[in-house]
Amino acid sequence: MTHLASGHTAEAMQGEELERQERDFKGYTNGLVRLNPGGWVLPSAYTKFADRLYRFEFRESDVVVMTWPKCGTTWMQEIVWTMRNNPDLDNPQAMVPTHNRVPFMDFDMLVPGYMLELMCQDKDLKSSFKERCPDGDPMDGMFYQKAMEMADPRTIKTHLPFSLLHPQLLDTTKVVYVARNPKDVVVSYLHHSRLLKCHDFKGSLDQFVQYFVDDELVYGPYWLHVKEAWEKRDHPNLHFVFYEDLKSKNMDELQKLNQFMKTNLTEEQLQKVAKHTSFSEMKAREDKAIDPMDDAFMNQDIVISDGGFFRKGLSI
Ligand code: PPS
Repeated sequence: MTHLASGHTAEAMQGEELERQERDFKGYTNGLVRLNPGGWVLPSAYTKFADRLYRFEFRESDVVVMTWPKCGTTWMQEIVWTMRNNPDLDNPQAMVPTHNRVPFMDFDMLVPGYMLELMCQDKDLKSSFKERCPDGDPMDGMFYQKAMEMADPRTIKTHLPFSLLHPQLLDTTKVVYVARNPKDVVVSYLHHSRLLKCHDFKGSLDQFVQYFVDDELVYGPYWLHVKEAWEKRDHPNLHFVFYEDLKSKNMDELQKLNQFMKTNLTEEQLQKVAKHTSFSEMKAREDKAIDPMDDAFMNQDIVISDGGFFRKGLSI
């Protein structure tokens, strides 16, 4: 058992439970841990980064996009980054993939060793890492280090809950939390878990739903994650958004973000942001971007049968 700076203990999943996870998720080759209190399920590699993630120094100028997986993270990352860095849609940086502009600070733990080695060899990832972290060792957390070394103003993505991040996070930094109807989340996470080789889920929809309701999916439990944020919803540095509202009242939600982030964008600029971050435009940009790492990361048979990352973008 490992004791973490957050006050949690991390215990390796074992026996029948681990065998079942490894049978259904072929990507979980390095095991999983369960944290208490809370029962958080995370890859074993989390323990390597846990204390550094907990002590991560957030800045006043940061905006953190915090979500449970598949709640609209990428959409919100693009909205926040565009509002702050590209409101007139003339910033050439916008062509850089989202993960290079808005680092996913806890991603490293999800990457199996062989994939990290491939990432270290990838020309674009390697050069963007070396540019930001000239003295950094990519094997020691490429994304975590990139998040640390990003130039201001940083927009940072995390799927970690409040209880695993710095307790003073909201005292210094603005957080945008996005929640989504769990029925849509489960379907989207199922697709994601079949698509991405780091999960490589081989089971059925029913089995996946069972994992969700039993709080056994990576980053689970879902409800505790949402509850920790919901309890803080009146904090002036927390902005709580529902995916469904962002979809049905997009301009209203962009106005609220404009006030929250004090970006002072005009109605015309917000209209541009709305169009640029619409599902159809984001999907079209993904379709055009040829990422040589896709084969290493994604099961191409799932891309063909069920689609890529931008699946449907709908609410039930
Ligand atoms: S991740 O991997 O956890 O970061 O995934 P996340 O970005 O949170 O969620 C992916 C789902 O969000 C949909 N999506 C969008 N919906 C509406 N508008 C825009 N612009 C948009 N961009 C992404 C994406 O399609 C996934 O949902 P599903 O239901 O699977 O289509």
